[in-house]
Amino acid sequence: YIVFSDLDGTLLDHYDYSFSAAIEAIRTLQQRNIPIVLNTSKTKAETAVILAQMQLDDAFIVENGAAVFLPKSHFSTPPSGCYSTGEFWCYEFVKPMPQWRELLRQFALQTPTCFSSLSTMPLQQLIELTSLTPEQAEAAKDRGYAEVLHWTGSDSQLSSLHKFAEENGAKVHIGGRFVHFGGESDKGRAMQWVTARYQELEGELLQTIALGDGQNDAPMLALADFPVVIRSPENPAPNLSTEKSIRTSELYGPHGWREEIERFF
Ligand code: 2M8
Ligand code: MG
Ligand code: MG
Repeated sequence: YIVFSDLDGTLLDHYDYSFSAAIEAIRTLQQRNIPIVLNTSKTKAETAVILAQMQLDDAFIVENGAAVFLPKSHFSTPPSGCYSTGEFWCYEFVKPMPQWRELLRQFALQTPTCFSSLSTMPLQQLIELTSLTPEQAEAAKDRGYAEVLHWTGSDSQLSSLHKFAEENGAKVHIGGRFVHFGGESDKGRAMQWVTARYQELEGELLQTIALGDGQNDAPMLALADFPVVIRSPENPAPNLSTEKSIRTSELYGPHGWREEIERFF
């Protein structure tokens, strides 16, 4: 097996970002040598800190499938298409941020103001919107691949953004609190790429277990062998266009994560 997990609202509590309810389940997987690949909207800077806190050393996927980081400690040679950055190999699925920021500027020119961008918003405002600590908020502003928007416009303006993205080779992802605008990445494609790398490494086929709570998790859940929806206290369950039978946790966030992992192992 290989486990792919969303963070916010899934392995981290929606409100206080704590993973303490799931720590024993994390350790159970580690004892069984099952990789836990974080697959999140968060930035590399944010995810690296959380990984260290969880004492995980597996690959991770950032910014809605935009890029993958493979630890050199596990992967001694770089898979094709990767570049070296510090202790990781990085594989990118999309172009970096400046391109998407420029495209967004063009959208903003033709539409009345309907968002503010997280990367330029005052730190204090971001802290108020998210309850992140100042250090976490700084790391969240440090985006590599997509702009994150605090949406203040209407639903029809949001539909226009979706349409604009589609026409311009970009993509909109809906997170728990924000709207993400970047390249055409998704968590599912990145999950498949990482699974292939682990299969090469371990020389065997791996079954994928994926856990997520939001609409941006739908592509990952749809492609997983064992998809698990983690119940959210705030948002509706992701809409999946698949016939597959899908489990939904009883409990919210990391409590639901533990509940579902314990069902498997
Ligand atoms: C944003 O991500 C979440 C994911 O569901 C959202 O869209 O609500 C990102 O800015 C992420 O980097 C940040 O940590 C998070 C904080 O709530 O919000
Ligand atoms: Mg989430
Ligand atoms: Mg390990």
